[in-house]
Amino acid sequence: MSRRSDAASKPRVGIIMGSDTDWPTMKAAADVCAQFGVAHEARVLSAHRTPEDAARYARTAERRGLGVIIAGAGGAAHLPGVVASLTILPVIGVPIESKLMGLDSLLSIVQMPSGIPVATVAVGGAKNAGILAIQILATADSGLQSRLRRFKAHLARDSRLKNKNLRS
Ligand code: RP5
Repeated sequence: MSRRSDAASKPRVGIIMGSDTDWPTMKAAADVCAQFGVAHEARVLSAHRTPEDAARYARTAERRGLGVIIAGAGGAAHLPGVVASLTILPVIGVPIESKLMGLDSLLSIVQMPSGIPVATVAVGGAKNAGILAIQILATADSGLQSRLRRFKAHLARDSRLKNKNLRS
């Protein structure tokens, strides 16, 4: 399934990351948004190098029309948690693979204090982060619900084909 992302329309998904070195991983989330025709934006914002910019982004995200934020970070991966502390929008954290295979990133993102959740996907799991963002938006968007149903039907068809090929 391929859909044109309307770059002119207001972004509904914010994809942020601690460094441009995270982009090769985070691009998968942008690709999912484009596939579902959901306008998105991508920014480098660091919880440590540009904390004020990251805070401003989080504080203004809701009023700018974003519905979900996907935040990727590696190592001492504080960006998703800091952003989640400053907005009521759902935040999905993507642990970036690092010197410790991403385990440091994963634990930094997933171990949030009670009251400030970050929905954390697997190390490098930007594709699933994108799909989850679409599912969140789909709760109030029947067009996206239909596209998600078609997407899941495709997955099932592919899986049944794998089963058939293995058995033959
Ligand atoms: C984190 O530090 C970034 O999210 C990135 O994964 C990691 C390394 O950043 P660079 O030194 O490559 O800019 O903040």
